[in-house]
Amino acid sequence: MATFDSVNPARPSEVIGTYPTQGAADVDRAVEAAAAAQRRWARVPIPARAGVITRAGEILLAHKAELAELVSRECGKILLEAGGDVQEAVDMANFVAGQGRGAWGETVPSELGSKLCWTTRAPIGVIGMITPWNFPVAIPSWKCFPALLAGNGIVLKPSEHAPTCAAAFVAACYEAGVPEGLIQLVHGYAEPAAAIAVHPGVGAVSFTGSVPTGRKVAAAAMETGPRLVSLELGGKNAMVVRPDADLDLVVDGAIFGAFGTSGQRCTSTSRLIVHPDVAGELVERIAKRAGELRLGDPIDPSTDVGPVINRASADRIAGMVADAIAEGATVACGGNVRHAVFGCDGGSFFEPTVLTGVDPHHRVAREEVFGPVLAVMEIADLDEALDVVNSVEYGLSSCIYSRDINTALYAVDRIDAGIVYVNAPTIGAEIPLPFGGTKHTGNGFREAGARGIEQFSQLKTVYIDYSGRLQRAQIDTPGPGLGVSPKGQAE
Ligand code: UN1
Repeated sequence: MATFDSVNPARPSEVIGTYPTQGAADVDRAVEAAAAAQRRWARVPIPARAGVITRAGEILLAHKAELAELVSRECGKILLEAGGDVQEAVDMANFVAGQGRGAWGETVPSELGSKLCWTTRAPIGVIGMITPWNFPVAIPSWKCFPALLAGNGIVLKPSEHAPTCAAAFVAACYEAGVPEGLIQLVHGYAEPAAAIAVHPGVGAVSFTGSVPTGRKVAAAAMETGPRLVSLELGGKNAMVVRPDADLDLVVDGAIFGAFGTSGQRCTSTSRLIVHPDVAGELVERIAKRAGELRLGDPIDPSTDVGPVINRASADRIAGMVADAIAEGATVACGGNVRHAVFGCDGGSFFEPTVLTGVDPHHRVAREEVFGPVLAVMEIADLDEALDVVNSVEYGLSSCIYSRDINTALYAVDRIDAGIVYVNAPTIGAEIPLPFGGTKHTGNGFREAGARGIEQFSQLKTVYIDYSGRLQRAQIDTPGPGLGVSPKGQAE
């Protein structure tokens, strides 16, 4: 059987795990097994399903340190952020489990007497999930926990860069009491993902990744019948800085937002739209701090910035920086790939990079970089700055720094994005709130939050007539004396 290796991005000769390169036939078997287990799981009371999810959260928390190390070794995240990745899954377990004891629908008064109307949520069946490597525990948890609570089976195809993290997450779910077979892992590249998208036994597909792949998945999923497809795609997240902003706060926020996770979050801050009065000082301070960040082995606690995921990614980022320079931008700091970082043979590290003199039409101002590159644009007028924020095809996360409440709330109102921050960077979304974006960032769904369950369940509307006679909606209506007569006619 063909296999592939998952390697440590800091040191690609270190193999983290070897996995089978699976294809359509493996997806067939996985869907069948998940469907068989799902039929039994759907009969388990929802609070009992929630109990299993609570336990999964406890297990993840108990193993947080070793899981964080695995995330760091397999995906190159610095240890602190790797711990955050695992914690996000723990938070998700707690939040979703709580929903198992909350309201599950709505009750609505009937227009007729002696009749009950309510909504509930039914399982979809088997959900196909295609997940990225950059939140290798958190993102599978965002999808799996609500899907499990809603009574579904799962076929999960994690990124080929994060199979061991996904396997560890799934193992925690089974240890917590998920019935055998309910979560199926399939490994490999595009082939199993494509097979999941078109499989008639898969009732819904949930995808997080790039815009081009997301479009392909959605189009393929529609080929074999209408299907619920939720997409969580890219971002081109902006930080707007007004002249009255607290610049110390802006510097901290920009460093964390742009260079945290080596800029490889879909929420990473990639545009700094700053008022010219403070631009000079701000760029100087950010560039100085960025230059001091320590590139190194992500597992070493003194490292600030780990590698990017692989050489191809580093080359792509370098290409975008080169294009920016060709279009007229200036490198204020960084700009280079480094391969010879102490103790990390062969890893690709991209220096935290600040580009000034960027024009809103430049490629680096419009396309997702997915690397530690901050494009600075100087704009004085607030409306013009907000027009630039909104001028890209994405709408995931953006923020404004200002001490003036009116300015801040005006911006909150005008920014076209799924997530808006005031005086905080574009990363760091919390689990009990909806996560997702507008425009090409997604297709209207939100993950996490109270409505996160929506992509993994279907609404069922229930009417119960206990009058003992035929009552006709829109035709009969109880009159003042409560006798039933045709609508609009005197009793
Ligand atoms: C992602 O980059 O795909 O808000 C998810 C954040 C994290 C999630 C990011 N909680 O940055």
